[in-house]
Amino acid sequence: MQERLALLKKQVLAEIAAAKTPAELERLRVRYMGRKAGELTLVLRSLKGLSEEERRSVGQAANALKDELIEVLQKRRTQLETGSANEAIDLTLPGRKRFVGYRHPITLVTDRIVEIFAGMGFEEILGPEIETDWYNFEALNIPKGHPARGEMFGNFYLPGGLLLRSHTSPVQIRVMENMPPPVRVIAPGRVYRRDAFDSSHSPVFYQVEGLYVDEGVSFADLKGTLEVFSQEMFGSDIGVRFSPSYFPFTEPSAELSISCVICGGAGCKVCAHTGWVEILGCGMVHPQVLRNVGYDPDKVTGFAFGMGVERIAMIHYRIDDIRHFYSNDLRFLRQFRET
Ligand code: 2NL
Repeated sequence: MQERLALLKKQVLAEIAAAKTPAELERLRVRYMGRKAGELTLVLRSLKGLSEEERRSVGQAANALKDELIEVLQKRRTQLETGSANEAIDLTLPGRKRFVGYRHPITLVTDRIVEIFAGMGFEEILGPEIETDWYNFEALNIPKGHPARGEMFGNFYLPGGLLLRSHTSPVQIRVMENMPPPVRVIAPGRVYRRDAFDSSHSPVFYQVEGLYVDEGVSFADLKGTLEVFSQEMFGSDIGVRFSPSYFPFTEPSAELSISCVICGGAGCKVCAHTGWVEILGCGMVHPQVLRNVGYDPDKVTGFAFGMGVERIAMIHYRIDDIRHFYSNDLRFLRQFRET
């Protein structure tokens, strides 16, 4: 009887090891340990005809074998189910290639702009996207009722008089409120305006603003700084042109154009046959803005500027529609791989 058990054990263990699916295992369990006709069950049932002594020793051995087999079955089942069985792994199978992401063109251009100004001593600063009336408008010399507030249309207002910032100037206002001059900062970030989503507008876009306030800062400093930026960004052969403009927070105000990177100034569709493309707005910080942050406009002066990152990126990469940046089309995005 003991020999029969030993033989049975060898056979069942081999069959369990060879089983390839949980269903096969279940068939083995029924065949050997099934309650009605399992072979091991039959052995246990046949004990009745044996002597008391034999019955005890064979019974113990058969029960121990049954426990052991159930445990082995269970282990093999988990192995098969989790795929950790050795034969489930094909070591010759080639590995799956990982998808490696890369930076968005807007991020690339934002970082480049910040890097150029960092090289001229500007420090990068960040701030909240939800702002108060004071930081987004009042401190910037944009009084209540001014059209730039866009109370009817133009800005995204939130309950409680808060709004999504329409420029990153609030970040610079905070810096000036919190520290004495000199300040020389560059503020990149996402801004919001209720614009149509067309080839040149987006209700969400990115901006970089810069500010330099100290004793004796002049319009010549503004011109020199922005000329260096333009040539670092678009090439040393580029020409720059300043023309008069208007912003409530600067006086005087100007806009900076560069000679058209497409036609080199000869005239084309991108520059509307003028030979020039506008890239940013700038000016000398309005004395009222300096007073609003507690600075004395008789002691310090400053210049400031702001540019739309999408616009800079469109000129730099020759992209004709701002919506490409927000389509998440991998065929577009893959063109900006860095490696
Ligand atoms: C544009 C023009 C500009 C500024 C932004 C500024 C900030 C402070 C004080 C004064 Cl804290 N000015 N920023 C000045 C002139 C122009 O942006 O076209 N942006 C897209």
